[in-house]
Amino acid sequence: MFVDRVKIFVKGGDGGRGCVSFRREPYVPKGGPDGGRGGDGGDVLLEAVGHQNTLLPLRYHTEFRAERGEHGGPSNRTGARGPDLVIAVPPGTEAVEEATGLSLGEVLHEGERLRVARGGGGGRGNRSFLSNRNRAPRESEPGGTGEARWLRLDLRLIADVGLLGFPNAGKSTLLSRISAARPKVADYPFTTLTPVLGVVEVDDRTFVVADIPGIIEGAHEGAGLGLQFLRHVERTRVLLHVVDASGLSGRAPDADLRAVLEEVRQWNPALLERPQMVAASKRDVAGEPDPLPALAAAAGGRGLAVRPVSAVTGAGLTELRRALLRLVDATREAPALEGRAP
Ligand SMILES: Nc1nc2c(ncn2[C@@H]2O[C@H](COP(=O)(O)OP(=O)(O)OP(=O)(O)O)[C@@H](O)[C@H]2O)c(=O)[nH]1
Ligand SMILES: [Mg+2]
Repeated sequence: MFVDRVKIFVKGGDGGRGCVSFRREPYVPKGGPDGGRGGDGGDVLLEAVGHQNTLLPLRYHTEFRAERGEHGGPSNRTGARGPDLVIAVPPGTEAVEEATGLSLGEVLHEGERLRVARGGGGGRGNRSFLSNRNRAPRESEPGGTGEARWLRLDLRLIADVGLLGFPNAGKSTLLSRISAARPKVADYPFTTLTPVLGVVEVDDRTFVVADIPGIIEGAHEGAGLGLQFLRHVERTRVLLHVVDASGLSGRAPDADLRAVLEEVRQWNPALLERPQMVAASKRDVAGEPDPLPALAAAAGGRGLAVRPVSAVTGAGLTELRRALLRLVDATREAPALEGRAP
């Protein structure tokens, strides 16, 4: 199951207590105070891991408490620091503090870490309270309390190319032909219910494509599966419109393209400023009259290139991959893309 929003509780470990102790050795009368400092509590961290693309595990495991620091000891021994607690999340996860709605940051690349709760500091031992006025202090500090908060984790997948189109347009079939991903394919609308990522290889290069559920007219008002999945193309650099150009869908492909563009515009007009192109799908079964010229005209009017393809025969797929790679490359140097606030 795909889960892109969860609430969890995190707490940093408390600091260890400072120690009260006096040096006691033969031949050293009145040994001074030697109580050491407590160790700091562990932090709670998020870490992006590549093999995961859902927050599902965090739906069942919602509480994360890092360990406390060890107490200080005699002979000025500092307590050991509490180990950090690391929570594995998919790349593209943002942490938002529930109470304030403020973002603590996000982890975008594999291995990237974000501290979401700081451990408490270790308390000072009595050795630290030694002064000219007090040669035998009996004071020490307790450790600090670790930071505690409720967080909302928000996942927006990271892909280079996002697929957009009506249900049944052939998006998943296309992804399964140009990558190793095996999304579910079937001849009914809304086969794809959750986003799927696939890695596409071309000319010894790779890029990542995200397949999302189909969009229909009125989606921005909640029709169909709504636009909830569009947030997963907000971080993609390039949009690929997949339009059924067989002429057998009972709809006009140019109208389909216009409808999807309009839904996207209603959701977030900034998305339409991204480089985009059109894959005219199912060309192996193109009927008469051929709807391709009308689609090409509608796309051309918006400056979008059209590639006719067939996922069945494989026609046009290599050219499509190369064209997508060129668009992705053209944007790779660009600064990170801004999503819209959730
Ligand atoms: N003849 C032909 N059929 C295709 C082609 N691509 C997809 N199809 C068929 O079209 C139907 C829908 O394909 P999907 O890939 O599931 O479409 P989708 O856009 O992912 O649909 P949703 O997930 O419901 O939005 C399936 O029956 C596919 O076999 C193609 O190139 N040629
Ligand atoms: Mg699909």
